[in-house]
Amino acid sequence: MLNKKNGDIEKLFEIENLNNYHLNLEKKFGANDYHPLPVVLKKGEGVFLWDVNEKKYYDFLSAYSAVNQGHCHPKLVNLIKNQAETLTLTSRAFHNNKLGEYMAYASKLFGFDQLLPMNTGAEGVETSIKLSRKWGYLKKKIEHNKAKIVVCNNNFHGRTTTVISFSTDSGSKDFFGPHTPGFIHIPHNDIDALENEFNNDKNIVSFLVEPIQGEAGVNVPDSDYLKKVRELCTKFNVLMISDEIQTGLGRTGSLLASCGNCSCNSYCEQQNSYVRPDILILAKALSGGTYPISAVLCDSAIMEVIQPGQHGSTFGGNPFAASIAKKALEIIIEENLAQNARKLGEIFRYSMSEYIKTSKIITKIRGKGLLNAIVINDSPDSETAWNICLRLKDNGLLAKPTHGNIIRFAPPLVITKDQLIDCINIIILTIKEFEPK
Ligand code: IF1
Repeated sequence: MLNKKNGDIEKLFEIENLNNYHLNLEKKFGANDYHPLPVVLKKGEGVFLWDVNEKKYYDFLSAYSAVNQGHCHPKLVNLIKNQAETLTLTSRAFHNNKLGEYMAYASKLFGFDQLLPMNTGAEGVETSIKLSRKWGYLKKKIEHNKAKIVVCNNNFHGRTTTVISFSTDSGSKDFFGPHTPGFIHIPHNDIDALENEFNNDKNIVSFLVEPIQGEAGVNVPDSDYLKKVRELCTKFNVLMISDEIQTGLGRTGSLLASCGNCSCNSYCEQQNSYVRPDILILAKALSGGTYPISAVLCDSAIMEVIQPGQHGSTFGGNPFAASIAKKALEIIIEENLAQNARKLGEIFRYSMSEYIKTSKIITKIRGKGLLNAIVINDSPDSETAWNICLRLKDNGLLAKPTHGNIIRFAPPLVITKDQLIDCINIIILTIKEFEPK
């Protein structure tokens, strides 16, 4: 056993500084499943993070959009303290006094009859797959075990065995087979391909789609894409499943990305431009980054296919999670985070596109609300984006490359205009260091 008091660990790793101490511990004792930036964080508040050497940073990842409400939001911290002292977990073998109120609040907010609580995003996706398959057999009367689900190329829906079965990324899926069958691939933002599949296969039960593909590099589809998806799904009696795990909860400038014109002070269902999926999956910011909480929402005609003993989770719907999720949603509404994301997102993209006009190193800025990405003018195999992120870190801003030559920028939605302008300056000054002389 390593004994920290006797200095064993310190000796073992010859600490140069606190940062390396933690890096080396993770390297030696942890799986090599991630390639993080070499920064060790110990504190967060709003849009800021601090590392173990007290250096302060702007957070431009927001834990992959889980911390939309900002780090350690005081309302969430207070609630968590109280609820931790009162009741955390009962299991669903019994009722608890927090779950019902949360379910009612969230169902009304998003305009669905009912909610099924889970923990991680991937579990939410798994739940939607099970729901739509069973709906297919019981309601659409598809022959048993023949259900098919249409998904998009370059999708990202999580890491479970079934979810990676329909990934198109070799790193995510290779050597993890045999894979779960029953999935059909089409390109994202290709409505003709979707109609073609619907015409060709009567056993399709659902179409699972990200309104904006996050991991694929923040790919925003045509503005009428989701509306056309909705129409096709209705016409062919196929369930539209929207994975808003990353795009939802204010991130893209509306409460949900499928709500094109949301003021977010009223319920989405009242908005004309809202594309209402049959099944909605939420996670990440549903807890403001404090706890893994996911939810699947749909109407009872679909939800009723699941009966006691057919689905569940030890932690799903616990009173701790239920009270956190309700508060996390209330904060998004009360603090107008979606509107802020919309307004500041426009400033961000405008400023970056002005810079790009004269830039040789960035070719593109794209995104919606405060989910944005820049494309670096170099091959995906190059180190350029990674090196830019290292320099951004030195200059006090944390962001992470995706797909080699893309950098995602997604700050907490509580960021102010002054802070954003400060960040734009940091980003542009840093990128200038990489412009060819
Ligand atoms: C990782 C990206 C973000 C998601 C959508 C489901 C899930 C996710 C649309 C699963 C999760 C993550 C997980 C994280 C990296 C990450 C990610 F880079 F891959 F694309 F967010 F940007 N649907 N996204 O984005 O949710 O089970 O993780 O709670 O390393 O896997 P989860």
